Amino acid sequence: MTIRVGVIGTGIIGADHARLLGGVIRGAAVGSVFDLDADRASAVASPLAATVAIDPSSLIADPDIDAVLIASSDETHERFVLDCLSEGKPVLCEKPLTPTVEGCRRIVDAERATGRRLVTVGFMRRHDPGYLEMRRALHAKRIGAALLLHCVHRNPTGPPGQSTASLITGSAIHEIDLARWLLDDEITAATVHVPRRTSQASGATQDPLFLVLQTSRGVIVDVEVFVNAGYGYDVRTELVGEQGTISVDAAAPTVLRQDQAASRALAPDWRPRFAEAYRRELQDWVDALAAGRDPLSASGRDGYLATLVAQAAVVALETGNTTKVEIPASGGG
Ligand code: ISE
Repeated sequence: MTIRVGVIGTGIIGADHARLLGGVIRGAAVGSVFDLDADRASAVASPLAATVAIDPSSLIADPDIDAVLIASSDETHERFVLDCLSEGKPVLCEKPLTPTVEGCRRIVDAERATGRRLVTVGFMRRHDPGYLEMRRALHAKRIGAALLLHCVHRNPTGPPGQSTASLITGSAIHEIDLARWLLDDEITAATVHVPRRTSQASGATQDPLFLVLQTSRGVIVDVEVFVNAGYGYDVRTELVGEQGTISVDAAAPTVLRQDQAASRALAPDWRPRFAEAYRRELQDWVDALAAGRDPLSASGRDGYLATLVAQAAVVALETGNTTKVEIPASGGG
């Protein structure tokens, strides 16, 4: 059985997903693609023998398309996910599910009305071998109860004109989901500290930011998000427990020793760093669709709760106050 996927948005990540689905992922094929830039869509579609859809609605409604992957700009996610739900089609939406809490609620409620789990959110770190090992070790009680989670999230350069809030809603949202998934806990409060601004940030973007999140069981999660760090893509996490710590560090295992120095390469961006996580995420999604089971990835509710925390952090940034997060009992509640 082959799952024929329609891909909406063929920018950096959408094009990568399409290539994986069309050539690497077992049991999948790319049936159709759409992008506002028709040339970019054709460049992705041609080698995969996929069609180029004239608009996103016809791609979603196409009876030859079994499932849809959304990798278009964040503010378009809600409309496309809701269209998939109206068609009763499974959808894998890149993070964030939507940048607004209200949009996420509408999605969660619409999915619930279908009576099926159709929405999956692309928080790929849940499939990264290092983070999976960290979670297994914590759950096997190798380091005792979790106390603190230290996170570093650095990119070489942010896009020009990037809003300060998007450092939280587009980047630190990975750590928000990671903390919920790793700790099996909810984040109940957010504070954002604003250090001196780097001269490397464009326009008025405040970069870096330092988030302090608190979970319902009292674990403190700190996140340094620094998107113009310059030197490479550097994502690191250390989980501190009562009897030890576990770290995930992206540095390559290969060490170059030369000129009185030892060095390890860093990835230029997130794609090589998380290549295996993306592959596993897509393979699990396709396998789950074929088997009629739920994917292991984040659900629509996970996407909603990540945005709820991210938006509380944006309020904390804007007001300078600690902002509480009220976790709804179920659904979009
Ligand atoms: C970026 O915004 C992303 O979308 C990637 O998923 C992430 O890994 C990266 O670090 C973010 O800044």
